[in-house]
Amino acid sequence: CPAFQAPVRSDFADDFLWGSATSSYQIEGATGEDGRAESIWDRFAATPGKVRDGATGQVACDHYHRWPQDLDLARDMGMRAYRFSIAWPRIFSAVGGAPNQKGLDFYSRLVDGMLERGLQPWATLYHWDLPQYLQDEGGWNARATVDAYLEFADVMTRRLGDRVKHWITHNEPWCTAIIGNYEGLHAPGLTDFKTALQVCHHVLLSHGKAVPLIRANVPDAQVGIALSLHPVRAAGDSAADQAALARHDGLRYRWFLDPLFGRGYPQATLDQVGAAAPRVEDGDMAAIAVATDFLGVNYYFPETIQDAPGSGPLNAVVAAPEAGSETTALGWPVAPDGLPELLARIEADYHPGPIYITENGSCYDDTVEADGAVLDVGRRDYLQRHLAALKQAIDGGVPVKGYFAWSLIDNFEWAEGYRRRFGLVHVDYTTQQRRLKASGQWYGQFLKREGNAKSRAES
Ligand code: GBH
Repeated sequence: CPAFQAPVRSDFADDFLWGSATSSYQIEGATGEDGRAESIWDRFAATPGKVRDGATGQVACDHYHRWPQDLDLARDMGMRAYRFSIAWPRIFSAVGGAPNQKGLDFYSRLVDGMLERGLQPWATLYHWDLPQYLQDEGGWNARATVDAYLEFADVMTRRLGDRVKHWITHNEPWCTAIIGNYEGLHAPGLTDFKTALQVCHHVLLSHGKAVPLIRANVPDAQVGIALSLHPVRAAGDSAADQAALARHDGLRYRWFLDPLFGRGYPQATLDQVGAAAPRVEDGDMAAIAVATDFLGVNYYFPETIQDAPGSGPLNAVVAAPEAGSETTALGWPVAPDGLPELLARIEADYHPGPIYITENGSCYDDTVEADGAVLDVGRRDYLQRHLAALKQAIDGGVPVKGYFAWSLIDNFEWAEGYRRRFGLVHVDYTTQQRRLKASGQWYGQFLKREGNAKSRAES
């Protein structure tokens, strides 16, 4: 087969949107400043044994103070968009309380900073940092949290809607619900399946109810949700593995996309979860099925599913990658082909309209050379191959309109702490120095049609 040729900017439409993504708790730090309240991640990270090395988001990348430099980096790479999230506890700190002016002002300045640099702001309302006072009242398991979220969404869209036209209601409801409330590996660290499914329902409901509210406040808004999705395959040919695959997929994929696209929760999965099924009120499913303007897809890797009796409510587990197969530093498979496979499936199953890749990226153990260079060839290669795969998907007819690399800068990788790096830009957590990595350099050259990109584009 011919040697791999890195993609060039002109492989994609001129109006294709290029950017990168971050999230508030992962980068901001300044957790005690300007009236910010405690979030469930502050509480979780302060609980011994929950986060590797006892890391917390207290300082993180100090983005709260260093954001102009971070936005400069995005601009200098030639990006046209920046996906960030809003820390709800910076805005509200008590039930029935008034919004915190200083928190609102921070995001207002941040958005102005993006616009000054030619970066289209894409705001995510919820990327996992629920105010702790709401968790104390039951968190997303409580239906009242939906109303609290709507108030938060209302306040944010009123304040920023004159400048922010792209809104993502939720980042990865599966992670919020299942990792946080069933696996217990993320905040709030619960391990109850029924709670997790109720959380999931309330998160989806809050999405459905927020969409018309955002549109009312921002008439020209584009609103969507970002799901973390994996193409899936069975570990083996056995009927047991095939059945396990169907069960896993029912909860991991269809449980989200079916209701969002008007089909309700999949009946087979409802049957499997039995008494753990969520309480659903009249009108909920219609609310969740609200039409959106785009679907956000976060893609990292394919999952291989194995029958595993007794392993949990679905008796199915994600198998470890085969020995010798290509993986990143987190042990996640590297499989660019999974991206067009996943996108083709979503398109065939749901015809969701415009799709944006709202996250895609890889974790490698970067080292800083004596001259300050960070030669993250693994990440650069991952990026190039996934962009080439994305082009294939688009050529195959999937209407993908933009791509956000995860992540602009190294950051707090949740339960993995700071050891695991995903950035196009290296962060030295002692000095807070930023260094453009080889991956970021390549992305910048690609976006600016320089170097290889230029010579291929001209030929
Ligand atoms: C994204 O989630 C998040 O949105 C982002 O905040 C995060 O920094 C980024 O990914 C990188 O992790 O380790 O085998 O048990 C991606 C969804 C959910 C995919 C957890 C991997 C764990 C697989 N991820 N899942 S494993």
